[in-house]
Amino acid sequence: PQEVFLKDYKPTPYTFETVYLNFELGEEVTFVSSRIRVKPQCSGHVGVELQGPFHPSPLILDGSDLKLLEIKINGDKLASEAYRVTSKRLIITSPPPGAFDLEVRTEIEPQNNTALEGLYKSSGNFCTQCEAEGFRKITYYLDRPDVMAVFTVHIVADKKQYPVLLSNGNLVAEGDLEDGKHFCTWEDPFKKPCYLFALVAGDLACTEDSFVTKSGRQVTLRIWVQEHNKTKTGHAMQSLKAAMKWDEDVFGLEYDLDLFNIVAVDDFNMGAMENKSLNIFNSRLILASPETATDADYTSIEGVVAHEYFHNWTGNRVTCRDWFQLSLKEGLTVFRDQEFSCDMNCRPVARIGDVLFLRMSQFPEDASPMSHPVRPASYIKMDNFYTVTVYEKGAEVVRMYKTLFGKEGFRKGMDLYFRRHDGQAVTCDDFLAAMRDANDGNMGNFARWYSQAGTPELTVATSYDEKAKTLTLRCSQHVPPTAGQPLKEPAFIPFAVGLLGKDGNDIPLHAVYDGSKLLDLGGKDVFTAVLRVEEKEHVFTFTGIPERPIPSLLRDFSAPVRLFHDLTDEDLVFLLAHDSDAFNRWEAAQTLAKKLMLDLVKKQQKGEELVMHDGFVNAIGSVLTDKSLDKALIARTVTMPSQTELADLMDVADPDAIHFVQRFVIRQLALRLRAQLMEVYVSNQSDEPYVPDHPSKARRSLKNAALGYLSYLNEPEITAMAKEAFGSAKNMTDQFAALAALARNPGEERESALDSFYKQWEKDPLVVNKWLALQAMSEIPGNVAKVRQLLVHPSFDIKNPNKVRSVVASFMACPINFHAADGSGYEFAADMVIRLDPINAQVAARLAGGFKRYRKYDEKRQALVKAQLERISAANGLSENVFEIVTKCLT
Ligand code: DPP
Ligand code: ZN
Repeated sequence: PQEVFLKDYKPTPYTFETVYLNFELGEEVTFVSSRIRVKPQCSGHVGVELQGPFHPSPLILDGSDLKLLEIKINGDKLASEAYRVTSKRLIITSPPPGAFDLEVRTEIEPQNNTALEGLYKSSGNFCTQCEAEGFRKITYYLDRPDVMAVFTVHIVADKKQYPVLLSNGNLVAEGDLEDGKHFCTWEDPFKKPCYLFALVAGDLACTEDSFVTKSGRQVTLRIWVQEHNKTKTGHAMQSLKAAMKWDEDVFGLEYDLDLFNIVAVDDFNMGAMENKSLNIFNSRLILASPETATDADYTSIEGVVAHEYFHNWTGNRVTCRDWFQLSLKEGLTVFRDQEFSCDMNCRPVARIGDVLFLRMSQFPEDASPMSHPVRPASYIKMDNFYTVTVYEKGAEVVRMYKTLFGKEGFRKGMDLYFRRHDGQAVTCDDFLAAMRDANDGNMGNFARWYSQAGTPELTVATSYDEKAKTLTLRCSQHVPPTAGQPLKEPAFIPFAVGLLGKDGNDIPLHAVYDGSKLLDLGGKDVFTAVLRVEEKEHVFTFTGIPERPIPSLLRDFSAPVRLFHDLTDEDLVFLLAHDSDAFNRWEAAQTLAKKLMLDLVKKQQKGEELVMHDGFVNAIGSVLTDKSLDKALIARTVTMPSQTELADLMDVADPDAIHFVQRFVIRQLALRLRAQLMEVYVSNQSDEPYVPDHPSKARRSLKNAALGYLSYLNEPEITAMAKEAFGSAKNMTDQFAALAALARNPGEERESALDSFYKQWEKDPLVVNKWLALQAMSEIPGNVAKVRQLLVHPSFDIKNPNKVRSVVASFMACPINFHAADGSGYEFAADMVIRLDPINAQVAARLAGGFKRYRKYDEKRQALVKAQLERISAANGLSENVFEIVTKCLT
């Protein structure tokens, strides 16, 4: 396999101006004919001098799994000695000088495409997925994002079987043909890279709605699904309209065509895809009804529908120069969808969810052999770099511009970015430059966030000078070495700080000395200062602080760093009760819980008796019953840190001790707060019809968090309560929470609840996925045997990525069973990687990525994982995707 490097980037010697594609869709074989207007590019004329002025560069097209039928240049068939075909390329050795028309006819078999990239079939319908490099499986092309062309697409198919034929842009012609066939012609006026091409052909039904943009454009909105799912598109449609409105209000960005289509398919490698005006979605991110989708599903649908829509500007109108710049569009678009979700729901609760996800997935990735910068420097398979680092850390990087420049400054930067780059394929540096120039900003070493991997560690020592009335923060930072980057430079950390007085109120911030100058902070209404920590050691002194304050550090998680500080437990309890920054109230509780649990883990490892901390129980108890707090915030605050996060904080992770301690703490809280939990559970019941708005979701989340706690007690009274909830639930949120409570403890109740749930929902694949996932991630010891049985359950299908994720990825997300000391979890995961790889290498590589943190564990476990990685690596015909992951993990 060949590694591609950012430093080797060169523009292509040719550009494509217009592309005409003709698809003849068939059951045995599909014909694809292309006619491309090719133009030489001056800047890229590499080799011209060497070969003489009349010998332009060869035209090297990407293509794989294609059967080449014919090539023509300017209408003439190309002789076989004028080109070469390899397994990955078509090389036209000496194209004519100047512009020319290239015609290529190929044959493909979408019905046999289990990799689900390129053109493939799902539930009998044709669909495409081209990002990152799937278009080369459709036809020979310059398959890279900096080649942008105007596309016309002509589709011919059997009319009865495929009544709906869709592609990007506007429908310009349609009609019937002989033999029961029909055609549609689509034209997309915007030039685009081929990764944004899409085609759908099938028997689909649509719901239609419309949106009028702020300048009066009437846009038709259609969501296409299988007929029986038509009733489940309402929430996605509402989310789309809300997203369109929000992007106009917040960024002034309007939709630019008269039609916007979304298609939902069951077999999809990712969540969704932003193809120009024809988004294709994994059906789990479109279909929802109160009975079949949970609150969490409703929230993700809202976020992802918005995400893909937002790509129309951040990704499509302005795209990436090369795939190393992926975060240019993904980090920015994730940031945009996060902000949208904050505005649609409850900001601190949404922010907490995003930070938790970052810490549970990206921090571990950053500390693993798979660590890479937000802008990676090399890859073998680009598909492996659709990572939490590129997406979620990338979004944090974008958020830091906003933290530094404020809301207006950020908007100015965005405006300039679009003014400069609309219609172009650009880089992360271009984005930084736009933000900097629009704000006359000094970006210091901010660009390092793009090139340097690893999570910076920020340590803060606080001291108050009674006489001088100053509060000093001594910040020191360390960026740990990561794979291929042994030496690091200091990061530029926007560090948001507030100071609380004894009364719990914020102290006004007048000025701070940053080591070289005194900065005016503004005074009486300023309660949060954003310090620029740019040096390895950086000292800040706030002046005019009348009393010893309690510092509220890294407010709203202003930078993606690990924070260490010297605040006492009393300080944290105080912050939990008073901080005006809601995020930091939650964070105070988390910090306390982590401290307490990691102490208990040490005791457990030494075989000492575990004793629960009274003060902590009381603090959690008072949050639980605090009527002034948002209910979702309460639910978040009383939820203990995950085993994954605790493992990440240990030098050598001990999954058994962590699991034991987490259970102990949750059970202790449940025992001692039993009455309060019961009261919360009962008082948050409601007979109102299901509404997915924030207050209702918040209420359900608190009620179900209480039920979750109580289920750890495994008492008949609680089981009866859960059973009653399960039987009477009117929506999936409540039904599934009750099922999870019943399934917590082994026994008859668990089995009968699981059975009846399956019987009720066996015809609904998305609900069955939940049922599979719940069983696969069970913490019941020895669950691997049960999970192996799920593989032969009639509902399982290894060709469907959602099913694979439900069973295998969910299993791997349960530390106690995945890391079982006998290696049975590792063996199962490796078996699945090997089985899946020849079917769907992209998804197999994702699963293999689940091993990446193995060096965190003890030597015995490391050896067990290594043996499995070596077994995978020795498998016949290993894909480049899995090869890349396994090789990185082993070195
Ligand atoms: N479809 C993926 C996303 O939207 C890749 N672009 O993030
Ligand atoms: Zn995206």
